[in-house]
Amino acid sequence: MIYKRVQIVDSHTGGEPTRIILSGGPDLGSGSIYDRWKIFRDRYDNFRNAVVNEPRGGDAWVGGLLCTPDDPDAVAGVIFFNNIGVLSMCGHGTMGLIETLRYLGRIDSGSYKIDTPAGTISAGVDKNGRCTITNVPCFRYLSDIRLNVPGLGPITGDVAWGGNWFFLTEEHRQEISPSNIDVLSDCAGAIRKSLDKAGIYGKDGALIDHIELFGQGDDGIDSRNFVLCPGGAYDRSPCGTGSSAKVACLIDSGKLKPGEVWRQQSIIGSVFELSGIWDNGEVIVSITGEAHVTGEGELVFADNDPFRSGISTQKINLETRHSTD
Ligand code: PYC
Repeated sequence: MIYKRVQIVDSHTGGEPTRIILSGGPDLGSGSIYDRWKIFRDRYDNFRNAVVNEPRGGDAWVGGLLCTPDDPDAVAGVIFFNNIGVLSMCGHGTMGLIETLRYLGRIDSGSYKIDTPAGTISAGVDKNGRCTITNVPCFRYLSDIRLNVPGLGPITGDVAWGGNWFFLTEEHRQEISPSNIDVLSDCAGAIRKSLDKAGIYGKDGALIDHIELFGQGDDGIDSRNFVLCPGGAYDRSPCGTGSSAKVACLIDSGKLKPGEVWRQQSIIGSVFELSGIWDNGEVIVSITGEAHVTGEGELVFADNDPFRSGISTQKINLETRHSTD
């Protein structure tokens, strides 16, 4: 029997899991992080599926492949992926990564550069797992988009970039509470389909693959959200890129002053604190949240395991070209 092994550290950020691949992943060559991201996306889908989906993970998991950075001053490069494909950036995942590096003794307190396919960000963590990241530049792309959503009726929302593309709306007439997650998932899924049908995209025709619904937060909190991720799972955290997109919209509409703190709560109650400042027509957003390591070890892939490349309940991938072997 041949066993392939992949070294990992698992964490969660505000309840949302991240699995960092330390070693044992595919060789993506020596191109830029963006080029390596494309190679990973196009040739190593089975590896992605095997690492984050069942039987080793599940729909909510985000993986992060630790890579050599482009920038020699950066502490790491990272390629994020989820249950159905690759992500440009991931806020909760970056917090998981920086806490993982601290846990492994590879960094101390302070601020570090990290290369992602969406751009270079900075991140730091204290000894209690409290992480602050400064995201890629964010912006509101379209405002007050009116959509007619089957089963929901007319809704209005914005399209914004926070490292991923989001449609953001407060006008959904649904209760944002954990007991309503199934209904919220259906509503957000219907909104995503309606955007596609109406031909509404992000910049350069990008697919708007994350949907963010807002409601009232607990006392002292500005808002609670529900974020539907591209593979149908909901974000347990307030979503770093989604909350950044929200702050960009708030600042652009004058509802939040530059530098003012916005407390964004997730559907399960975890909180990120954010603030943004203008820079060249875009908004630079800082996000603070808490990440904790939950596991460390090796994933094992036996060559006689019929499910060694994982089970995807969202996308049945019959392609055998890119195996994990
Ligand atoms: O925190 O940016 C985020 C994120 C994206 C998808 C899941 N979490």
